[in-house]
Amino acid sequence: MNRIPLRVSLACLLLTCTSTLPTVVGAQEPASTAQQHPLDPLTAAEIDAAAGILSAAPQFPEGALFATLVLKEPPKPDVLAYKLGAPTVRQAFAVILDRKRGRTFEAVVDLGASRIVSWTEISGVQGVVLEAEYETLVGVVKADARWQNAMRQRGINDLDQVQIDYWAVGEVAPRYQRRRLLRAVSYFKGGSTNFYGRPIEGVGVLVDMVAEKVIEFVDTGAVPLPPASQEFDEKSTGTRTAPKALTIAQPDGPSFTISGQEIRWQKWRFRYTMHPREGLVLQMVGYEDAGKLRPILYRASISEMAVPYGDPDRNWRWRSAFDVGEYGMGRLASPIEQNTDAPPNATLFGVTFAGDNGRAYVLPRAVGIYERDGGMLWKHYESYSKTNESRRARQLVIFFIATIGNYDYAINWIFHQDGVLELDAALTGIMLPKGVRDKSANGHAAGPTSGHLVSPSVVAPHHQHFFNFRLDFDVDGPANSVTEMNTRAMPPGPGNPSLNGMIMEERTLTTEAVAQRRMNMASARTWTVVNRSMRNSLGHHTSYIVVPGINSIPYVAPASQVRRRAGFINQHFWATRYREDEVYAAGAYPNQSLGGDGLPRWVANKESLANEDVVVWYTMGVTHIPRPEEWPVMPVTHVGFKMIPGGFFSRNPALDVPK
Ligand SMILES: [Cu+2]
Repeated sequence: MNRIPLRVSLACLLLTCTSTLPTVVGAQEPASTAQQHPLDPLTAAEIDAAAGILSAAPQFPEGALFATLVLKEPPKPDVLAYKLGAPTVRQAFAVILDRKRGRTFEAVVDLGASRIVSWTEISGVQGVVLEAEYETLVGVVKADARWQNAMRQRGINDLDQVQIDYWAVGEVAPRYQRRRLLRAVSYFKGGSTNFYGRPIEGVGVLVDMVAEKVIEFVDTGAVPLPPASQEFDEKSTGTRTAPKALTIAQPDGPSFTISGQEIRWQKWRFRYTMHPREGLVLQMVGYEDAGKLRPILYRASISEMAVPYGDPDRNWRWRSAFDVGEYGMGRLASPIEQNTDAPPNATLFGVTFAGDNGRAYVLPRAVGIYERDGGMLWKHYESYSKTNESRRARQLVIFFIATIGNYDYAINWIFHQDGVLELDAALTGIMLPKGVRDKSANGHAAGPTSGHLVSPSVVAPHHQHFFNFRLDFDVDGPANSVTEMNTRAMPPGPGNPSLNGMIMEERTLTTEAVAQRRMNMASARTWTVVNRSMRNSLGHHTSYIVVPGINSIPYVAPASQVRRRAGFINQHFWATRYREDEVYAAGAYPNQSLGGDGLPRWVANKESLANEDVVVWYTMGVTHIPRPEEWPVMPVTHVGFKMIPGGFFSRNPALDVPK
């Protein structure tokens, strides 16, 4: 978790650097031609102004850090009622960490009035792990005599050769819960780029970041370092014969238009923003139909992740990363590389974030948008007349890539011409390695294992990745209901004499309490968000259907701390009534939480979901049983889901796509 985000000064990015990269657009500043919208992210000037107002306030603790400094999104009704050109209310929301006392504050600043609107201490919580804390952690660990001794016992005398990786605490003993904590995991760097290939196994360090002291030190015994052959740059791997050129070119430019944060493409219209915690957020997603813009989603983003590891070892059992709430997926966006991460026709955007010190900086190439070939869109070959009607599909992809320590996650939102919106998460990077004494341990063990040998002396423990997406649907408006569709065989009887009958039963999930559902392959289960006051020309209520893709159920026990903290992984589908402050599936402060916050708490009041502003939360999981073919770097694994129109249109909406 020790990546330091690449930063570029505003001046460089806006004035000189971009001039040589025509497809790289500058910071996430609204283009001068676009009018400001209430959902536009804070500009660099607004970030600096908000940080200035807060740090000048008498209550601002000396040396405090900005764990968060973002636009406070105006209330949803105000945004929906907003008329272009009207003045916008600009407020900033900040989470402030008093490092010296370990206290956390939330503040709201009115930028128009240059004043603090609210300042509240939130007791007993810990915000995201901050970049500024990393240096402190390394200093504390490397100065600890027990750690130094453990390195020497392993034959490591040059401590500069050791790379410290930082981790949120994962599992926390309740007696430590009120302290601000970080864990350190040690790797042997040597001359390697991939230090993850050489874990210094057996050493566990827990640090109190306020006292700046190691409060727990574990050494379960030395394990030999894996050999130094874990590199995967071209020089190390060698290269095969390259395939012949395949040209991706759009000589007439892209088919999408960008105005400020708004993007229009093939009847789709939406806004995007990058949030330091959630990463890419889609806002006000709609589809132009017969001259009208029909709303589908007000806001969609990843709301939380949990990656529990399944190894009960003393130094592994606490490992479970909440990549959104503990680290901030947007903040950890890595710069997209053209031609590899993104095709050559991609447009890349930098985004403006606030640093720990409150100062604005630009994260270059953080968001990418491009069109790609989508295979066949639809076709029929008429065999008698030998006529072919066929259309080629085009897709629009908007994405970012978060690099969180060893793992790289690309979150791709894919717009299709037939009204489908797809989410594709791409998992790559380096599996978390465990050094083992026995070179072949777990490699071909006969019994059950909690990890697989992926390289000599390196085991990758089994683990799961759970993602939760918050999908604030507004299907033809905010008042929606939720249903579940289950298909089954029709019972035998006079109405089903050939036993071929099948029926789909749709039932309304009337309250938050009953809208906690798991997938069911036996009934081909899907869920819909339906507008009961709108019908298509056939009489169907207009709806969007949530179609699951690959998924998993959790194996960490329900009583485990990680499972209590990540209650959102208990179900694949949740629905809640819209609340402005219900944004993160494991609660606003999952770091060091003891559990109980987030979705399970919000649904406990069993609010009605009939004709309400409904928010859907979809959890998808990957059970990762490592393979040698995933070492030293993983080929991309895809996992996703779709939102498809269900009676939203009256016929195939892509009929009008030209040949
Ligand atoms: Cu994995």
